[in-house]
Amino acid sequence: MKRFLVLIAILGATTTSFAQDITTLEKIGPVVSVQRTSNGVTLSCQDNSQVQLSILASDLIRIRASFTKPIPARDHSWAIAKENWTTPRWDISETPDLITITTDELEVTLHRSPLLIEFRDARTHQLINSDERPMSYDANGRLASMMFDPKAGMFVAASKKLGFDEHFYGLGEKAARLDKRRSSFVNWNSDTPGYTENKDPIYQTIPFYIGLQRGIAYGIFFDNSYRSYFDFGKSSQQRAWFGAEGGELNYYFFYGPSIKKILGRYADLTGHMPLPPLWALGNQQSRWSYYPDTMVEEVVSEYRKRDLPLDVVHLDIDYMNGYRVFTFNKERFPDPKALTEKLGRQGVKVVTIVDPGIKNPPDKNERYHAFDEGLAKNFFQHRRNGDLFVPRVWPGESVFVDYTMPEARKWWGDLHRVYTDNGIAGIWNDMNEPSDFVDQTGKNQLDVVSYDEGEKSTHAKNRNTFALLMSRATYEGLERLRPDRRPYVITRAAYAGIQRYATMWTGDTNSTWDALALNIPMFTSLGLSGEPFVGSDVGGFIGRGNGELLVRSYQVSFLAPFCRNHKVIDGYDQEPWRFGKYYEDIIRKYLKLRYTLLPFLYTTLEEAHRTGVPLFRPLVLNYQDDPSTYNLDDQFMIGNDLLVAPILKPDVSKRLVYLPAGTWYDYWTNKKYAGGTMISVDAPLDTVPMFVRGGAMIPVGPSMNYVGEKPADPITFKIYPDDNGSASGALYEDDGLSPAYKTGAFRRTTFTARRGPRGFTGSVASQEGTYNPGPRRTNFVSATDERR
Ligand code: MIG
Repeated sequence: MKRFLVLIAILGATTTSFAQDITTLEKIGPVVSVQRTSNGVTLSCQDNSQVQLSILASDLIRIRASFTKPIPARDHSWAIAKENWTTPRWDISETPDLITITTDELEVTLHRSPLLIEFRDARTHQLINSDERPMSYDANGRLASMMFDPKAGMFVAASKKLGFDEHFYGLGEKAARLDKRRSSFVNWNSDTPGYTENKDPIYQTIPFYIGLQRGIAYGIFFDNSYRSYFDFGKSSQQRAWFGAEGGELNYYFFYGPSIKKILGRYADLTGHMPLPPLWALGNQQSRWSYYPDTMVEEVVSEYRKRDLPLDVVHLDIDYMNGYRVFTFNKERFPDPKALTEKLGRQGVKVVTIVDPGIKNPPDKNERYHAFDEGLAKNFFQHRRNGDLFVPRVWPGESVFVDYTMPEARKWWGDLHRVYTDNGIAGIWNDMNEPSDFVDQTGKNQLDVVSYDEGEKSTHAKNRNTFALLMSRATYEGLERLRPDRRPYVITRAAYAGIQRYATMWTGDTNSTWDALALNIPMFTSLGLSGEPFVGSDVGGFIGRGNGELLVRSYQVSFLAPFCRNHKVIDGYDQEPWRFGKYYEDIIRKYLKLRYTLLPFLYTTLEEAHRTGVPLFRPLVLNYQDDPSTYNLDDQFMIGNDLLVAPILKPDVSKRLVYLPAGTWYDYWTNKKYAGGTMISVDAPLDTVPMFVRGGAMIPVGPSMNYVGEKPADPITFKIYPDDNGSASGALYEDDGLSPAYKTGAFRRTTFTARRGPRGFTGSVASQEGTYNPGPRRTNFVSATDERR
C-alpha cells in the first residue's frame, strides 16, 4: 500500500492534475425572481446572487454570475474588442420551473431550482451543453489554502456534463496534445524554459475552448484573468468544469455547429488579427545573441552566399547597453541605423527584443531615460504599501510599467522611437509573464497593485493580462510612430485578445524529437484559440540538435506563419548550414518552397484575419464530421487545401497518413489517392509527405530570396481537379506593408478552372477591393498533368 501511494505521488508529479474539488463549493440559487432586460434576463437568487444572461448574437450568449451580491455596475475586460452588439430577435417564456430563451439558433433553458443552464439547438432541440451542477462559489474558503491570494477573491466555478464522446480543443498555448479530453489545465502565465509535454502552465492564458460531440461544436470563453482551471473530465467521468481564484463567473457561449463559425464569432468578440507585413511570412533567423554588428552582417551574407532565403534577423538582449531597453550597446552596435540600412539593401529587416524589465540603476547618479521618466511620471508598479516594486530580471534590479494606465501605455509605445528611427522593423516582447528571477511563481508580486481603471487590483488579477497590455502598448506605439506601416510585434506571454496586437512563438523549447512533435498540436490549438500567427524556434531552443532534427523541424515550420530558427546562448550553432551541405541542401529546398508558396500562404493568412479561421489547421477543423480526425495531431493542413504529415522521429522514412474523404494528390509525385483512409507513404529525409486536396487551385509565385526581391509575377495557379474536373481557388493581394488594406486597398480574386478537351480553362469568378496589383500575369497549369 505504501509503495502504491509513492507510485501515485510520482504519477501525480508528472501528469497534470489539481486538487480543487468543486463539489465542496456552495451552489448558486435557486432563482426567486426574473427581470427581463433589453437583451436577456437577470435572475435574482435566494442566496442574494445574481445571474445575467445577455444575448449578443443568435449564436452568442453571455452568462455573468455574481455570488451573494448583485451584478456590479463595473463591467470591463481587456480581452473584449466588441462591446456593442445589435440584439437579434429573441423570445422568452416562463413556467413555474423554467425560463426559456430562444434565438434563431439557440434555445437556452434556465431551471429555477436548482439553477441549471442548458443550451440546445433551436431548430432540432438537441442538447449541446448543460450544467452538471449549479454554478458554485467558495463562500467558506474551503479552497483558500490552495489559492495564490485568497484575499484577492473567492474561488468560482461552472460545471458542465461531460459527454461520452465529447472532445475538447483550444485553450491556447498548452504543452499538450490536440484533444484535451481527460486532461486538466491551469492558467498562470509562467516562464518555463525547456518545458516538455504536460508541463503546465506555460507562458500564455487563453481561457477559451471548443467542445465537439457528434460533429456539433460549441465554444466557451471564460473571460476571467485570475489563475484559472479547466478540467475536461480528468477528475470525474461526469464533469467538465472551469473555475478561477476570483473575479466573476463570466463566460460566453458560442454555438457553431461548425468550428469555423465559432472561430469567426470569437474573433468578432476578442478581435481579429490585423495583417502583419507580408515580409513577416519570410524566413527569419535569430540567436541569443548575434553581436557585434559585423556578426549580424556575416549571418546575412552567409544566407545570401548560400542562396538561402531570408527576410528577418533578430537581435536578442545583448544588443542593449547592459540590458537597458531602448538603448544600443555603443561598442557592439555603434551605428544601428547604418546597419539596418545596409541589411535593408540586401532585403533583410531587423527585429529587436524588448523586455518589460526597466533597469533600476544601483548607482543613483546614473541617468537612464526610461527609468528616470517612468519614475517621474509615476508609471511603475508599486506594492500595496507604496514601495516601488523591484523585480530582478536581466538588467538586475528593475521595475515594471503599470500597463493598465493608458498614459503609461502611450509613454511605453513612444519610447520605441529609438527603434523606428534606427530602422528597426519589428519588436519581440519576451519575459512578459512577467518573469521575475526572485520568484517565478508570482509570490514576490503578490501585493503589487495595478491601476486597473481605478480598481487598484493586485497581481492575482493582473498577472495574466500583463503581456496583453504590454504588447498593446507596443503595437499602438508602432502604429503612431509609423502610421503608414503595419506593426510587427512578437510576444511570449498572452491573454485572450492578444491577436489584436501581437504574433507569438512558443518560447524555450528543447532541441528534441518530442518537442518537435509538440509543435503540431501546439500550433493547431493556438489557431483554434484565436491566435493564427504562431511558430516555434526551428530546430528547438535548448540542447544540441543535429542535421536530421533540424531538417525535420523545417519540414514542419516551413509552412508555419512564423518561421524562425533561434538558439539559446550556449547552444551549438543551428543556422541551416551548420550540420553540413547534405542537410543545408534539403533545408534550402523547403525554404525556397515556402517562398514560392507565399501567394497561397498570404491568401490563407488574410482569411485568418477576416474570418478568424487559422491557416495552420488540425484536420478536425476542416473535417469535423469525421471522427478519424478528432485525435489526429501528427498531421496538419494549411488552409483547406494542403495536408502535411511530417516525420517526427529519428531514423524514420515511412509513415501512415490519414487522408479524409475526397480526392488527394501527392504533392511530389502527383499520384492520386481516394481519401477516407490511411495510407503508407515514403518519407526519406528530403521529403515531407504532402498532399493537395482535389478541387484546389494553389497560387504560386516566382522563387525569391526575400519578399519584394522581384514582383510576384507571374502567379501560377496549380490546378488539382476534383472528380468532375473542376477546381477553385483564391488569391489575396495588397501592398503588403501599409494598413491601406483596412480601407479596401486589397484585391481578393476567386478563380475557377474546368477541364475541357484541350486542357484547363481558368476564369475569374469574383473580384473584390480597390487595390491594383499591376500588370502581373496569371497562369493556369494542370499540376497533375491530367488532361484526360
Ligand atoms: O531568460 O533573451 O524565450 O528566446 O533568447 C531567457 C534571451 C530570456 C527567453 C526567450 C529566448 C531568448 C532569451 N530569453
